[in-house]
Amino acid sequence: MAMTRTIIGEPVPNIPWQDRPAGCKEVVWRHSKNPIIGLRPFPKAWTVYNSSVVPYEGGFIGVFRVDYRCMTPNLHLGRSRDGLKWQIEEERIQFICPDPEIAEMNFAYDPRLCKIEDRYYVIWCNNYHGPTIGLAWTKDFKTFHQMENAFLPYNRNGVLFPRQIGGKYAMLSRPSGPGAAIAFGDIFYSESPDLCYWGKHRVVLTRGPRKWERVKVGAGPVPIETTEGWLMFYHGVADTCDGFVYSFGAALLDIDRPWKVRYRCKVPLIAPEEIYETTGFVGDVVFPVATINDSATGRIAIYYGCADTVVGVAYTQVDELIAYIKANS
Ligand code: BMA
Repeated sequence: MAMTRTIIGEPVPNIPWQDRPAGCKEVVWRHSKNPIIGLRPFPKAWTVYNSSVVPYEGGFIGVFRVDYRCMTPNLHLGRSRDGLKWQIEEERIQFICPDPEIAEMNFAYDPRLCKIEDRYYVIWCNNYHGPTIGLAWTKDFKTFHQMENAFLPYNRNGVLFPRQIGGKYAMLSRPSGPGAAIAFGDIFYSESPDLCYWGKHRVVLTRGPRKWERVKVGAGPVPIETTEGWLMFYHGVADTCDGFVYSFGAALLDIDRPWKVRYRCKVPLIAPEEIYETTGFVGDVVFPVATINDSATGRIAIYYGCADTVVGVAYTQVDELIAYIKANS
């Protein structure tokens, strides 16, 4: 009997993986040796978190958010054989950019990596008179071509879809305001014929109504194409007497019109609980930014930033997760 595959994509036989621990009832469970990247992994780096990885040449490659001791965030390349032990380059990625006005980069953070056909796109929070969505492509992770910023400031959490939808490139983003502690944010969908001009903006997912996602929501990893729709992990933010708490949840979006939410899980999949999630530079933050997906087994490895300080990994199985989202929608 032919096996039904829920994830539409390539198999990744060497996906990082641990089975659900005995006795664990959660649909998403943490890697037992988290964090996989700890504090100060090399001298220039103070913290490494909110980073993205993809399978590449039989191993894995990633773009990492590296905050220096002066607290400036930059993007660095990293390589790994197993997706868990990472060698991060000491120098930041240099982008080739034809327009000096766009090229000036005095901070860059929360990168996403997305493969579309034969190009890998880096999408990050860039600075152009405030935070906006920076975009670049590479084919070989040696030369990076910076493109126009996708949107006006203020915007964060730009996430490309891994293929065109209705003949257009598609991106999620979260328009917001100035300052570090913005107290609003919803997820929007935009499309483009050429990755330069963006329009047809549609709202996807708005804040709340539950407390864990009442203040803002933002897209996380590149959405995963499945037979049940686009699987989107996202972060939700609660306000408490002691500041914001970042958890993460998941939703299923319509495959042809991804601004239509088919199911939205009421409960967060991971909320800050472990010491490396509750304590750090900014405590009580789990921030998902990338996944590796194995279509053959339905295994998903989720990479998430912990407390704005370190990188963690969590695991789930796509069919179990989709059943859970539907049951808790
Ligand atoms: C957001 C971004 C993220 C960060 C989070 C929690 O606004 O800056 O990079 O992880 O806040 O501090």
